[in-house]
Amino acid sequence: MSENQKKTIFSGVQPSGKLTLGNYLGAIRNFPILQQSYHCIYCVVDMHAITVRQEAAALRRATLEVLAQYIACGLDPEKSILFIQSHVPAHAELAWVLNCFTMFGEASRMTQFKDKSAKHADNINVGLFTYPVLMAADILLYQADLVPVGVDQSQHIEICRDIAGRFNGLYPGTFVMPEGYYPKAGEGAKINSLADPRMKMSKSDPNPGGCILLMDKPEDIMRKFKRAVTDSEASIVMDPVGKPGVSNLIQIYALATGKTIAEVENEFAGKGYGEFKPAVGEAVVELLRPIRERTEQLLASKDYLEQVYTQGAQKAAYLARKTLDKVYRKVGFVAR
Ligand code: AQP
Repeated sequence: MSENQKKTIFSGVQPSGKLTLGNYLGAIRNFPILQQSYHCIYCVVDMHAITVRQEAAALRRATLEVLAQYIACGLDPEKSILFIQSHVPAHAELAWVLNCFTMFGEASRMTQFKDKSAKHADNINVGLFTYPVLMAADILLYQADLVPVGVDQSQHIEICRDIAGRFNGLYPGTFVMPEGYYPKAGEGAKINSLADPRMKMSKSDPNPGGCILLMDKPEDIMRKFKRAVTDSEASIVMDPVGKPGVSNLIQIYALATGKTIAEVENEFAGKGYGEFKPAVGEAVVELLRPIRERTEQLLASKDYLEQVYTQGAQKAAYLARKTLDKVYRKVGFVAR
């Protein structure tokens, strides 16, 4: 495929804490695969992260850690644009314009806003409310065709498409209409908490036992899997409604080993949870070991990371400016 036939991919991850196995299996794992056949732009979305209160030094550390983890998971800064959202002011600038094309009612319907407002009742800020508008700006600035995300983000992709459609209706040909690019069910679309398997595994989960972090030590991973909530039946079969805990573990094991769900069920037919849970733990330890070791090396090379995010921001800013200039012209702003 020639360079200009390639479609564009955009995605981002919030440095709102330590990345989880859910972030990896649901999204980041797919990023390097896509960089072969698409123009890929991957961002560390620090501006999104401050919709929930962050400690400044921790946010700075987490931002560099996510960047290092992108590279450790296989992203190549020579092939993909890797940058930090706050380094490209066009994100905030386009978000303002798009705020004026987003209806209060549609933003009010976002389940993430409702969930996060319930979790952070002392800080229901306007940024939390307009989070999907900033996300729409992130995507539309780069005229992205595809957005690889976990299914928890599907509602935000839909509102982005609604905003783009409304804007294009008034000013034809402004934005490429993006589509979500989701893992299939059972292939990482949604990884659940080990402590409460009906809930999504989230990096801001206050219960550390529910979450496997990419930087967890092997002994912590093993302990968390051994304590994972299952059921009293002791049968290792996929049944997401009746057996959410076991089904979550089957999915994780299948993804970590490259086996199908049926192969996993066969492998553990007649065996108990006492054998299954440590096997899942060991598979995840081996999956994450190279990522953790490479991340640690990269975090020790601050100059290299700085070079990656500086060059990434230059390339991203060039592309973003082209779209922003077009939008400013269309809405009637006088050119600078
Ligand atoms: N449990 C999950 N299963 C599958 N995919 C997931 N993602 C997150 N959790 C899971 C996907 O990871 C990408 C990055 O997510 P994000 O950091 O932008 O925001 P998020 O979805 O809000 O992730 P968290 O971990 O739940 O963060 P907090 O706790 O800060 O809200 C996205 O593509 C997401 O779909």
